[in-house]
Amino acid sequence: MRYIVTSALPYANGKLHVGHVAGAYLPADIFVRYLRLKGEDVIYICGTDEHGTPISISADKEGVTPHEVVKRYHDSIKEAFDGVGIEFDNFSGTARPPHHKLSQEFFTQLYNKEHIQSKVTLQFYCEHDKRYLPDRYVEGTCPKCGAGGARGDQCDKCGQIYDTTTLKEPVCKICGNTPIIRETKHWFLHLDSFCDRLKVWLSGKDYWKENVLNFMMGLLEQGLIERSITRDLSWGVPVPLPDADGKVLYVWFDAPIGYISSTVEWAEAQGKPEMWKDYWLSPDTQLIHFIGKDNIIFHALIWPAMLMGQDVCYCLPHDIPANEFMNLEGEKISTSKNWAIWVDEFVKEFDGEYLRWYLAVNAPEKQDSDFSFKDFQLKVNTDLNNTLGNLANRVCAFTVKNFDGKISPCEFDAESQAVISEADALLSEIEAGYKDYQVKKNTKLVMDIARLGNKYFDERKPWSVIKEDKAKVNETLSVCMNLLAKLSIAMYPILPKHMLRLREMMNLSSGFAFADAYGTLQSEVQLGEIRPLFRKLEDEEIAKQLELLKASSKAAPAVEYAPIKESISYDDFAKMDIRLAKVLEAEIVPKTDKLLKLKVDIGSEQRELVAGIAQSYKPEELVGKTVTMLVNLEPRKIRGINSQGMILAAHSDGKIKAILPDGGGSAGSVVQ
Ligand code: B3M
Ligand code: ZN
Repeated sequence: MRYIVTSALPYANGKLHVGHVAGAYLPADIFVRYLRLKGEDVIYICGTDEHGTPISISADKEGVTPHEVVKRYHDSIKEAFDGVGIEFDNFSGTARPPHHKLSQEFFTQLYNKEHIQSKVTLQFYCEHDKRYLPDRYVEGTCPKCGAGGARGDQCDKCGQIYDTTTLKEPVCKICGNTPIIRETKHWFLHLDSFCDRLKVWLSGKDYWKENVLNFMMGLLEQGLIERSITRDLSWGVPVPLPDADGKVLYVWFDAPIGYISSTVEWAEAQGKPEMWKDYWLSPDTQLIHFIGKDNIIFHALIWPAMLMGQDVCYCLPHDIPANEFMNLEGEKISTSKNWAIWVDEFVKEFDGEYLRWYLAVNAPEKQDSDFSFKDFQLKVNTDLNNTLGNLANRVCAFTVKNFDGKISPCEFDAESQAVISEADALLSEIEAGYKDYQVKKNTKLVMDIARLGNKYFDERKPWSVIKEDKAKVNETLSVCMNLLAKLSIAMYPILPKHMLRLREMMNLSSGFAFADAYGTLQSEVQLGEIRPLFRKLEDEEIAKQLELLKASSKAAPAVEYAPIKESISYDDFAKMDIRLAKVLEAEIVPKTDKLLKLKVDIGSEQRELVAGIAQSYKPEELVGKTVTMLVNLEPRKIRGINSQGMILAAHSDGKIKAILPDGGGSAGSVVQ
């Protein structure tokens, strides 16, 4: 049996945040480390997803090439993975030429079998920029839920997909103009022709996670249709057909092929360029894709169909563990609002493995979970420090003090044996958990072993028994050493660095298998230099992080409404003479940036006045507009100008906007 384990290829268009790690990377890394401890033949494959419109939009905005954007984020993402100990066998990128070539081959083989066919479709086209506007190049109002900021064919808010031409109020993202709709030819993957094969394949997947299986069943029941797999763009894999100038493959068509091209790259780096076939073309391979829930349809439906349509027999996904999302302090993580914890920054403050622990304890396996700094502190302090760290420290310190750091193997009494058996039973459960991607459950089970050790140590009272029976204390410490040795293996997939350090402290070998965790140590333990495994997180440092997060976030602050003023009589109100006024002239008051000098017509006369609305309107914009004006406010001198009245305005979204009556109205009309 061989394993190919993959994690979703992160877009090379932004940094890595904790939500990414929790969803698709840490669970995969833990699984791979477990398989290696079982002696399995496994490769862990990833790379950056380097195509798609967000990347070319970023490049356009920055005035650099997409290659530059991709390189920057590829390196930053790789570094962030290193910081949390996510260790791939290969980390490639989809803009590399061998990936382009393989993607084109995938297309061609599907095309030759007529699984791909062309069709003329309607697309947004910007006459100003002289180009089509695929995906994120156009934004508008969702025709399904009415949310703003919806993309050409999908709304981020409600997740629904719709026909491009139904998007309301479309705007070109490049120039802001309204695009027109034009015909253009595109190529479609006919999923309907894979429907039966997909059903058969899926029917054997009863072991899949419920969220993935239910989703797929629902889709298959609805029936499959064709999906467009090309775009009018210059950034991407060119469509390998003579009549496809200016068209590239849709990013989701080429991205999963990256799993294979990255494996090919890996094989080449091993000096065995054909070795990738041992994995991808073998019926004995288990291909396992770790992803976030938003990627299910691509991995469980479109990608298997693409594989089925190839000339060679690629292995199909064996399992697709898809995780839910992680929120942050009760809010959805948002990169655009900077409401996120960036991994590269986080690991400068805290050990990367503290993050691994917290994300494992809090894994969004069955439902969305929440990252909270307070909870992060609590879990690191209680689990790692007070439970595991405490066991290691007290046992090692006692051994150094009373036994020169040396504990010999010995006979175990019934109580000691019971503790070892209980720990071994927990180890079996932990193994089942790793096999089943149940990282969260395993964080509890390993702590159960540590708690067992602390309880046993307390009950055996070595500090008092040492006075009369040193051999008994050797036994107590030996049992505890055994528990620590078991933990160093059981927890290795989650906290590899710290568990190696623990083994080093105990002079245990750094080459070990999961099987070594069962039973008891046969040789003596001679402790090396001992030092605390973990450090406690202080209130101040956590409070500081929370503040930094809030300060750097562009998330809209909670709206605060001014309290409603004291009530006034109708007579008070009636004293105000408010009329419609037409702006005749407008200019900025010299040496100010907020004030406009206006000349207005209030029907009966013309007036001059100063209004603080220059940040919302250019002078020329206001000329000809009808505004509302308090005309009987006593005149005031503002910047040397005799201001005769006040334009009514509202503070809204940080700006001051004049109240413009809908449809104008004739100057001088009284507002009541
Ligand atoms: N880059 C989407 C994502 O990060 C995408 C995954 C590709 S996996 C082949 O959500
Ligand atoms: Zn445009």
